[in-house]
Amino acid sequence: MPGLRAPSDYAQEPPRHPALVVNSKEPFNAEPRRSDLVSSYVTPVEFFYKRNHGPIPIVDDVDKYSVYITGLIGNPKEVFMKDIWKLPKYTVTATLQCAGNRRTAMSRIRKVKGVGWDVAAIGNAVWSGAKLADVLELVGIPKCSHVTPSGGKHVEFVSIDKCKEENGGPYKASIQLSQATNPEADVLLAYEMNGETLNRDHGYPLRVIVPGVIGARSVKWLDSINIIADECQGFFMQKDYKMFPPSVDWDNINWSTRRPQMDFPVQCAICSLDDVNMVKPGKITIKGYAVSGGGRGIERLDISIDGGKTWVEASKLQKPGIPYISDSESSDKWAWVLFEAEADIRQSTEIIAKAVDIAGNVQPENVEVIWNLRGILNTSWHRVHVRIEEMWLALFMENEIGPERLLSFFAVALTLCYLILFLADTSRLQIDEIMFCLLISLLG
Ligand SMILES: Nc1nc2c(c(=O)[nH]1)N[C@H]1C(S)=C(S)[C@@H](COP(=O)(O)O)O[C@H]1N2
Ligand SMILES: [Mo]
Repeated sequence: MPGLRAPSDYAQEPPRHPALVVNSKEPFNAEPRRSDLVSSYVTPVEFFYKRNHGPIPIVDDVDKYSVYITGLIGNPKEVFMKDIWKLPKYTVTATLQCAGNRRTAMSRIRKVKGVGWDVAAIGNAVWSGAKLADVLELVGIPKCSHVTPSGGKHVEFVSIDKCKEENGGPYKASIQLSQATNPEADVLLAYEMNGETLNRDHGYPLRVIVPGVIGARSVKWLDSINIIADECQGFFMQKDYKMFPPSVDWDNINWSTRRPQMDFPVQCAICSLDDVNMVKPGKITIKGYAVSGGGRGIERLDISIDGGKTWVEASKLQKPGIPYISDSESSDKWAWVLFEAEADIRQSTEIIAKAVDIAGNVQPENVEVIWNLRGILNTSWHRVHVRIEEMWLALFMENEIGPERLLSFFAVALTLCYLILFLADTSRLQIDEIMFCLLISLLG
């Protein structure tokens, strides 16, 4: 393709924000820090997670760039950016989530294969572009089609990036024709993200956005679209991004027994706290995101500050000043909600968040029951620990007293104890006994 080309090395990667947590450098895979993720409802482009399987493609001349639409249709067609720009422009706020989000936590149970992600392989952006349903009409496929006259039932998106998993071939994926041609499904060929021209990392000049579906199907740097009879046979559809039961491992896996994952399940994560936190007794703010796939809104967000014994509801918000109603026209059905709750923490405890979507789907309590060898869709209750700083420990921490000083403090305290007991005229044997007990309890 004259307009778009794929380098075979990483010499020409775009610049990235230094605050991103890099999970792999080549290909570049990075996520924002938890606290950065929930500081705004719309995720800024520079903080939006980046998930790649090869070097980032380069556009030499956007006027020469085109998407070739072919397959089981009457007339194949080359569609240029000017053709895409001419179509009605739609703007959809949609959350994109990598199926591998929260994989690191799943790996702690039993090792899984894949890039390690914390809870931020997810982002919420305002995407603008043409509806795929309108683009497909350009090649004569009517809206809400299930099959083309020549038997096309799936729409395959092919990129140009060079992926190891595809033996140097491009990334590809497909969705059903019925979803692609349904205007209500809001599938976009997007050229803007948050009101700006899409950047290289996120698919410039044109990418697919399939709202409510795992990120893997939103193909970046679109090169061609094929109307096909069966789903795409590419690696990422057939040998990856499938959900297996915990009993399946690398020695007994049969990939063909499972369908490619499409919608993502209900998910949430606390982002204002790390896995383990030292806090002073008192009020803390619990903030995070919740989202479900398939356009299902969030009905409820439950918070527990006693390890799951009792629960309270958090408040949910999409836009300031507008109440969030899970199934209302005024809510963004493809987008996450941010939640917030205040809690009074008096002792060390586990804080848990779990979401319920409008279909009544709830997150599973434990990661064990959904463990799978590829480590996808970890949607288990999100748990974080808070430890109350002991008063004397807090004193030491605030004065920045190191471990050597701490040891000498104990030595002085022990000597003082000896001295007091000695002056109190306790017998030698008793002193030794008391000190022994003291030491044991200290070490214990
Ligand atoms: N061409 C291409 N498209 C791709 C990928 C890729 O590696 N190459 N990664 C997919 C995956 S797994 C995810 S989660 C999303 C990530 O999109 P982002 O980098 O814009 O966040 O893009 C998807 N589309
Ligand atoms: Mo992904």
